[in-house]
Amino acid sequence: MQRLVILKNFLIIASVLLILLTEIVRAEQINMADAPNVPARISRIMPEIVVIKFDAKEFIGPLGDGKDYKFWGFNGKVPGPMIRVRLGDTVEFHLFNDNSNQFPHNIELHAVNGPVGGAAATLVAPGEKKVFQFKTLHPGLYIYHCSSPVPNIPMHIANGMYGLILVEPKHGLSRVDHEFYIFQSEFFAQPSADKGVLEFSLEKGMSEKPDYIVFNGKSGALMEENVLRAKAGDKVRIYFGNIGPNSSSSLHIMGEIFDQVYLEGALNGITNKNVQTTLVPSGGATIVEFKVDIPGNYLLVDHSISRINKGAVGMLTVIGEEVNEVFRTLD
Ligand SMILES: [Cu+2]
Repeated sequence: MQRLVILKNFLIIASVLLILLTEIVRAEQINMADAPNVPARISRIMPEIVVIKFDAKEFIGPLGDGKDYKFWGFNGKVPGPMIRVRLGDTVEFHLFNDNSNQFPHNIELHAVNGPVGGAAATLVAPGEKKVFQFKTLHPGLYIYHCSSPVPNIPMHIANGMYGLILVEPKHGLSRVDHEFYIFQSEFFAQPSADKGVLEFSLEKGMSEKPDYIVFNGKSGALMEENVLRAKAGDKVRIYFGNIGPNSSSSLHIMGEIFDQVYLEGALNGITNKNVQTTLVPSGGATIVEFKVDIPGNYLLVDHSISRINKGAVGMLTVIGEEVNEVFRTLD
């Protein structure tokens, strides 16, 4: 009889441990996604510990005009993955600095309450790892970026070390048909010693004259085979970040009106309705929602419109039935 009780207790403890382990693994797997994808909405009602692992990586990749650039990024992507957690979650953040890198990196998350948003706690040399944890106290959409001082902060930001972290409110966000992650940034380019590969120009950065202003890390990231897609009648939500590093963005979709804008990315804050263009400061974010009514191609731009020629243009392609009452061409 006593053995049975011990066995029963053992099975209960083992089951609880298995559930906890599964929860931790699940949290690690579903809380990140690469642009333009967004991690799945959070349905759990209790806060938990979420483990996030980032790898700082210096790499070469396409930027625009058929040219490659010496990027620095998180997890080999520019922008880095979008992180999605819930208010009250404790984020255990692991930052690795890849062995092949030359420079120390760190991460400063605007969602953090604490010194420099975690930047000092995570400053890490190549081949090493730093871990810190923070509790999410404010719901909203926040920027994260590297702010390593070696050789200088602007270089780390301008080279691609940034992304978004969403802290969902207690009761989550409403269901929509599509969620997209879009990030605007500037690049200041000059030829490097490697033939045909561009690299950061501090001089251009200091004069705030970017050669490229792009969505999701390169010209054309949201064009041609990479356009965003929806059906007429769908409700779309865009999580939009702008790092600059210097300029603000005038986010606009040609032929759409935002039904709702969560001003400055604040959740449980102020929302505005029926908005044509919303201003997103450097180091800021916004969430916009809109229903697409009419099929067609919709250009997403920074309405400081010369920037289209520098790469700041994407497309949302909507398929479905025409609604003549709302829009039609007359001969
Ligand atoms: Cu860095």
